[in-house]
Amino acid sequence: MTIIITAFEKSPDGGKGLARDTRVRWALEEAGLPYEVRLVSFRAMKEPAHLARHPFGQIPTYEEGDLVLFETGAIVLHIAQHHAGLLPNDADARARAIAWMFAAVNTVEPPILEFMTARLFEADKPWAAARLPLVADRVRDRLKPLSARLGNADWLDGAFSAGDLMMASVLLRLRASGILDEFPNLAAYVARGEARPAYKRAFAAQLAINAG
Ligand code: GTB
Repeated sequence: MTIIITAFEKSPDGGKGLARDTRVRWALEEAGLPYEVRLVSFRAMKEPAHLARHPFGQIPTYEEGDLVLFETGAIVLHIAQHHAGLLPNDADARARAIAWMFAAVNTVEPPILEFMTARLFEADKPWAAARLPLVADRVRDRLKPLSARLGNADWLDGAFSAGDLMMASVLLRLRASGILDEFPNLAAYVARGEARPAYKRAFAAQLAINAG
């Protein structure tokens, strides 16, 4: 059955892999699944056809026959549960990998989003200079224990899993700020993720759309 995802017709990052379709593409590439992409403009994202796929009018979405999904965590989990390569077979290890997926989107990503918003969209506000260090410290409050848990390991819990895919995808958005480099083992962890052939294919595919 053909898998169709949606992505920005023109991503504001120009194809640096920061938009969230990259993590879905990465999961599909890890699972060896071919997919098609429906590109949507910012206007089309808020129109009924896309709102039927995504109640909040966002990208990415995932279609497979009659199944239509939104939310990258749910999409990557769906892919991981139905195809080999992204979740361990052992039931406990599988549950722990899923916990790391939730940790990525529920615990680590929110302060990173706050930080990106403060840095990119609120920089002209009179209170920006006072707020930014507070928000940056909230990111560090999450990275410190994550860095301690990862230690010298390659991945968060044994072999690479969908938990690592989600966590690395969340963390890589911090690189331009310099905060990621304050935690060398996390910077190396993200680099390990980006070095995976599946990530490289996903990155190249989203870049090809935005390079034109
Ligand atoms: N929780 C949802 C998920 O994980 O799927 C969040 C989805 C989401 O925020 N999608 C964004 C979107 O559609 C695109 S990724 N935004 C449009 C809107 O809400 O109207 C966020 C994003 C956008 C742009 C860049 N960039 O260019 O740097 C990076 C990330």
